[in-house]
Amino acid sequence: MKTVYTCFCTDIIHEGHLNIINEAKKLGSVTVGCLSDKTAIRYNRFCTVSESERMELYRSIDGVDNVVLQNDMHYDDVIESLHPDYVVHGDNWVTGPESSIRAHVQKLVEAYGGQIIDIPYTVSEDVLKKDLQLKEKLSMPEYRRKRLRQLINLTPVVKAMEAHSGLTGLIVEKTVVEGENGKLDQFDAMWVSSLCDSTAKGKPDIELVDMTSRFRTIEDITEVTTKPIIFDGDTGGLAEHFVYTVRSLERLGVSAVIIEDKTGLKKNSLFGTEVQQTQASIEEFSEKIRAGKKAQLTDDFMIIARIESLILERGMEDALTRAEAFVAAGADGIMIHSRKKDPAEILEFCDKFRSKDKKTPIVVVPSSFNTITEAELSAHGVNIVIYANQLTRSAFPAMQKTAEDILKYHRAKEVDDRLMSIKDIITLIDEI
Ligand code: SPV
Ligand code: MG
Repeated sequence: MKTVYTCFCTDIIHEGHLNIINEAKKLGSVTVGCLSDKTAIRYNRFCTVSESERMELYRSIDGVDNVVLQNDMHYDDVIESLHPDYVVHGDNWVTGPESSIRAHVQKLVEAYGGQIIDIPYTVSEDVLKKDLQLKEKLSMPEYRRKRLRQLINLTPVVKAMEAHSGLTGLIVEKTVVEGENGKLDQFDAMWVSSLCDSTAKGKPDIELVDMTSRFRTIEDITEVTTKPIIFDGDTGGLAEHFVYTVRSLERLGVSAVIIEDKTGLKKNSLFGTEVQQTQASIEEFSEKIRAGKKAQLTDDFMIIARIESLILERGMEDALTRAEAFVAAGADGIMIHSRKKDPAEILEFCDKFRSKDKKTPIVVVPSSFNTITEAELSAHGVNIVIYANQLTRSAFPAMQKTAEDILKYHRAKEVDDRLMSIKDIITLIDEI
């Protein structure tokens, strides 16, 4: 009997999947691969039920003879062990980002005389509705909130990109690229930066934009995305106020707040010592962390302590002492910041911190030390890398240049070639 392989990456079975199984069983005995969590998150998918539950679900489908775990986006592991006569897939992988996977599988199966069978993708109301339900489920606070902790366990380094509006949220949500290895990649999370949120409102980054307005930004983002949110909580304000912020963020489905150990008028860290900034005492800041942890109602939410000792040139020892104290106070992670171009002091901190603490997640924001790669940071124990302001910094000069050129030429023709087409902008956002 011939053997047939198909891979599923879904929590819900709809008529499209059943159609694939029906077509597959006409060809031979059917093995379904369950794409592992680790692989699914790089593939623009995030499952809300466990691998074992998904495997159970696939096993229960009529016509499925065997279920295996697929760990490789490119199918190398399963093809090598199963050598199926046929690989069956919806024809949605013939074009678009998944076509590189199809091309790779084609090479693998051709090598031993196997064949790919593309099944016309089922487009029906039921399929569209189930796909939408799956997406909506991921956007719900209870799923979104816990996703950051899940990602820290699933991936060597969680990649977060700044978002300060529905539109930038959509860019972080939807941007998928094919890497050098032909594998797909995407951001894991969103950073709601105080700098970019304030800048978008034309305000300085001094905790002037109040929490109600910052929460409104979060809601604009959550309405159109599913990825987890790390919120820049600045100093966290008074401990008596911070406890309310924690509850509100949890309710909004935010996964983590990062608060920095500064007190008084906060200025952006990238000013360094050019402006007057006061670091909070270890006791005062630990008390704020303790108050926040006591107020939090879910196990999912994270309070991450950001240490400003290197920014304020207080030395490595001070940074490490603070890290240890803040973890003891209950911090779920440590963010260490630097405004040096050379990542040496960040790496020294990470190595020294990791020599004593193997577990507590480390977060870094490589805006100044931007030559270092995610993999290098991960090798030094970093868990979360935040690209804190690059979308804002790329949009502003482009908009400014367009405004200047229209003023200069007294018409818009000269700028048109570098703009998105009118058709693209009016169709960018889908209507329900
Ligand atoms: C932000 O993005 O607002 C930050 C990171 O706090 S930084 O601007 O580097 O201080
Ligand atoms: Mg900030």
